[in-house]
Amino acid sequence: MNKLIITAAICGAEVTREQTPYIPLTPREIADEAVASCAAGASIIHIHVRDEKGNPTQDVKVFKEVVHLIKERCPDLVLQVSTGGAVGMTADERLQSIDAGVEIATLDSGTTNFGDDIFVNDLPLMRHFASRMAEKHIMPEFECFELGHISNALRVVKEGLIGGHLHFDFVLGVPGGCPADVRNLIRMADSIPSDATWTVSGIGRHEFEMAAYGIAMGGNVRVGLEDNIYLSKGLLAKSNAELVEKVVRISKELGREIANPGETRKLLGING
Ligand code: KMH
Ligand code: ZN
Repeated sequence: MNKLIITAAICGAEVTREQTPYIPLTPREIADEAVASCAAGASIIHIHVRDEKGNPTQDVKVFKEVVHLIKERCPDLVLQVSTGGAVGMTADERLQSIDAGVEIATLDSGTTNFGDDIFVNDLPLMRHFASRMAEKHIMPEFECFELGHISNALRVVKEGLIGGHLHFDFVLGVPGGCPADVRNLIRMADSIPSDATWTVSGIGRHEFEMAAYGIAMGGNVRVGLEDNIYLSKGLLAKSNAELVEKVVRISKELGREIANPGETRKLLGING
């Protein structure tokens, strides 16, 4: 099996200080967590940013500041910005992040229920995002919250709007989205082209169970406080690095080595 690519999703858009005191919010805190996650074994950082009140923002100035602070200390890390932002943001607002100077951006591949809300990603929005990423030579990571989202992603590719190596993230366990069940993961992994790569993000208490399946199946893994704030039942993770370290331990027990950023670029066909 290839080495394991670990993505750290540092803060997301939804988690609050009321839920966990350990969620990083300022650019400096987010960068510190990214650097520590890298030292723990993450080779990709999934970036969201917050404004001075701690609310989600897609302001490219804040993204650029975080990117700068990370690159200062970890120039090799693979950085990925979110174009999902937070539910309710406009498409233009969400797309600002692709100007932050990174190699990968998420391309959310279909509308989904998101708790009480609806996270809108219709095909016209996907086509627009794909074209803008292609113009800027940014690789998309197709975020699939449902099986049908894979079809949407492949449709945008077939339409010629974006090409190159295809990489998917199966986000399982969002309330209202596809449940985090290994049978769903197998079905999704079987539904992408054989030369594509995938990672799995298990949401909430499913994070490590899905990580273990992802490792065993030859996929890759995303963990982080965006997806889950607990290290184990009832025990808050004190940092993203703790979550990454746990995945590294599971992976090594299962005999799979961890990819460094250079190896990750090769596996994903990124030129750097
Ligand atoms: N915050 C979610 C509504 C992404 O980063 O592209 C969207 C999200 C997906 O987190
Ligand atoms: Zn995200």
